[in-house]
Amino acid sequence: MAANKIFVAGHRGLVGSALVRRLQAGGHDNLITRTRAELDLLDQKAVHDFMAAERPDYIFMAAARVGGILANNTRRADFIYENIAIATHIVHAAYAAGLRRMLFLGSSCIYPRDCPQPMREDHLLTGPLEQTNEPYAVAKIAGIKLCEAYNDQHGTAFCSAMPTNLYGPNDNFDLESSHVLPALMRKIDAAKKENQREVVIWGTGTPRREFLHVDDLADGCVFLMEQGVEDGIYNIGVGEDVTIRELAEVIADVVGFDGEFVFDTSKPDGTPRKLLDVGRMKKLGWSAKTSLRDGIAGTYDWYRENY
Ligand code: GFB
Repeated sequence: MAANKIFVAGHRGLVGSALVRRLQAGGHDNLITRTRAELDLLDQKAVHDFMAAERPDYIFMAAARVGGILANNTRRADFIYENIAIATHIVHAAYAAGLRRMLFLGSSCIYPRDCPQPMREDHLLTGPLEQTNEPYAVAKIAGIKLCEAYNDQHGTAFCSAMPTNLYGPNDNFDLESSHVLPALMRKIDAAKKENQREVVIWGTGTPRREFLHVDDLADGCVFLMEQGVEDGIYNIGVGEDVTIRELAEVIADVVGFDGEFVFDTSKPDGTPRKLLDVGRMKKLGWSAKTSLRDGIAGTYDWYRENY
């Protein structure tokens, strides 16, 4: 189902920028975007005025305060406050302006820490969350529940996508606040250039994570829009995971680094394993296409051109 006017909230971020690329490639050229300076999503009135004036036919809710394990764990108030505020402002403003369709972007950290693997959509709220990102996860769960509640009470068609750990162009490569993949890419690249023999990896290297190229995520999200999906939660992942050590080895291979890894166990591991069950998207006819190695190679090219 085509939508005419599409608002991509958070279009400068990793996910939002991939959505813009994918939508434009697919012939959706009536996109609405706003920088933070133009529209502060923490300002409720500004969001309501914007929705009432622009009246988009479809909203991709990809705006969020995001970060890796350390940022999540240390800026806990920012992560819960900003993400709840942005979600409530956008969902309520969309409803109040009489808009019907939205895809809310969540995260695989909404599932319980000790969830059975792979994690299905119906595992939501079946156990305690991982402590390092509980504030972010609670905010994202609130977003999902907002969508469900507005659908139930007001007949909106707000659905939610739960991506696994993402990477790709426009990622954050700051060593303090980034996710593991860009952090290791930067550290390993620097070690190679400076002829260092060692790269420090946080934690034990044993946690397992699933990594999805952000272009695959964007493709899955646009697929959900075009299918006319109107409610529910959809896991979007690749269905395979690797240990953090294995991830570092793939990156080292792409970069051409043959030194050693040392593990800083004063840093947290986070959740032991986070692998999505992607059966629901598969049933609809969608699956991810990019292999981890190809995705990392492409992202490394982007990194070298931009840093
Ligand atoms: O990607 P990451 O920060 O987030 O870390 P999570 C994944 C794993 O990589 C953890 C290890 O076990 C880290 O200890 N790691 C090793 C590193 N070296 C590094 C490094 O240099 N930097 C980073 N950042 N990690 C986040 C959540 O969890 O994932 C968010 O906090 C969100 O809420 C996001 O869900 C997708 O996978 O642990």
